[in-house]
Amino acid sequence: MTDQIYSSITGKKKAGKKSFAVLIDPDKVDQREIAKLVQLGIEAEVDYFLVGGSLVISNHLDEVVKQIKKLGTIPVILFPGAPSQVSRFADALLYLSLISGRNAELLIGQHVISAPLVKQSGLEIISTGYMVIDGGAPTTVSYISNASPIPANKNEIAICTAMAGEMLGMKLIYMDAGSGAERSISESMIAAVAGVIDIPLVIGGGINDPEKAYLNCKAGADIIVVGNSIEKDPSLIMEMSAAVHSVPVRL
Ligand code: 1GP
Repeated sequence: MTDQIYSSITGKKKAGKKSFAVLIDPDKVDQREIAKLVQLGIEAEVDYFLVGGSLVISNHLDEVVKQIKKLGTIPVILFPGAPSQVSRFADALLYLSLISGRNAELLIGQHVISAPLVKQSGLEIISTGYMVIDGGAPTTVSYISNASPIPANKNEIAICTAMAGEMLGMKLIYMDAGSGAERSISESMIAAVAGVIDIPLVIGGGINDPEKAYLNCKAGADIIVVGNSIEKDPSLIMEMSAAVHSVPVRL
């Protein structure tokens, strides 16, 4: 197994550079929309495409991944909502354990079931501590996961959860307010968590304007993920990516 993608993520973090990732939900795009997103992504110098969703109903994941790969060189990282969402055509897979919840299935159960399939895929596997933070309204992820999110104002729970994830050997922490969250994660929580871990911190959920993306990076996010607001207005890719990449390098 290579570690090309993870090396690129940690390399950017070491260099003090922030990354911008666009989340593509295979259920919500057709070929024409993918082509447009990839084109905009190339122009905006997007760092990664994340592909996945809490519910992937369609069965064209392979086709979506292949099309993105064919049209450009931006790496594709799978962000699976279920064990079935594995495509060997991607560059890497976030191997998510829902460490903010207490649902054993999503902590380890589904991993056990899908382990042989995931291993056979030959994908680069990035062990990720996935933390769902209350975003103000139930989102698909909070319903599907059947697990309570961390309350938005409980920074100390987020801190301890992220620290535990890092000490368990996870390579990334992904804090997510859920797709289309009413409230994105507070800068104070991002800063608190970034202050106690050395592994890269991914932030997503409800980020709908470039300023928010910028401020989240300033607070300590290493990678910003945006899905919903770009689905609604793809031209936001430009401003969002520029905002993330304009954060001054701090080593
Ligand atoms: C959801 O973090 C991602 O899992 C992105 O959220 O769709 O709200 O941008 P949005």
